[in-house]
Amino acid sequence: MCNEVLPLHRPKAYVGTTCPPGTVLLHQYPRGDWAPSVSPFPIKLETYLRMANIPYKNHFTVKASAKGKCPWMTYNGVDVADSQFCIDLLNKEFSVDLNKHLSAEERAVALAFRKLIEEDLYWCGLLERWVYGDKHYVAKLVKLSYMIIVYISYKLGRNAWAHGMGRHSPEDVRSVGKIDLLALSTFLGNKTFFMGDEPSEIDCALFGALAQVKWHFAPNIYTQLLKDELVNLSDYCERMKDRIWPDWDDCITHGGTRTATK
Ligand SMILES: N[C@@H](CCC(=O)N[C@@H](CS)C(=O)NCC(=O)O)C(=O)O
Repeated sequence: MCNEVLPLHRPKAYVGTTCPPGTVLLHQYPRGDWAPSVSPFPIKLETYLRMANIPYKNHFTVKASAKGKCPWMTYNGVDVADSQFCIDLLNKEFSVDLNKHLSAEERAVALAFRKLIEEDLYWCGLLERWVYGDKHYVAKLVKLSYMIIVYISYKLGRNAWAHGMGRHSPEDVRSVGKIDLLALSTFLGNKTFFMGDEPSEIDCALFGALAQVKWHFAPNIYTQLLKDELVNLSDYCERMKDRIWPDWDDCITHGGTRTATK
């Protein structure tokens, strides 16, 4: 259900954060060092809000939604969890269709690629960052203590196991992730955006995922691929950044050296 109404969930930090009717209150983790979020889904949702020209206000918090995930939003007093459910609801509310220039077949292809990004590649990235990777690097990135990172790593490793990806060897997971990135790079080809000359909804999810690889991952097989072989994916990130995030520099902390002002 895309218009699911959750029991009102008011984390402490939320109290006092006001938002006029018709404006989205976007709850997401604090700004990242080199990209606006350390997570793919908040970048996806905020990119969508920008592309769709929907008024929004950020509320930076580590509190998760009632479903235990980030991001989530409050819209006209109703809390909505899950980036895609937020998008589907806002598409209806604001009569937005970022895919209006796509054929039915292209929409189907975009949906399939989004599932590849969010339901497959996401888990490869999660395992690389949180389970196989250097936990000191992650602690610095997300500004949490090493001991908390060890705990989160354990928890996310269990989630990956439940999903199934976490049951494979690191080599097999990396092979799956590489195949996913290769497919994304092949389909993007020389196009400006994923589905053509103009951005569409899939670009929100793709940019959110690739932004982590390009700007936030410790050097690993995926960062190497973007740098050396799948350069079109890296160039694509620059195009999305320039087009949708002209205020990028205000939305990042420059390695923790400044406070993001937006
Ligand atoms: N389907 C969700 C996925 C959100 C998601 O997985 N968020 C991650 C951060 S990128 C999270 O909250 N993880 C915490 C956890 O799994 O405990 C969406 O689209 O919003």
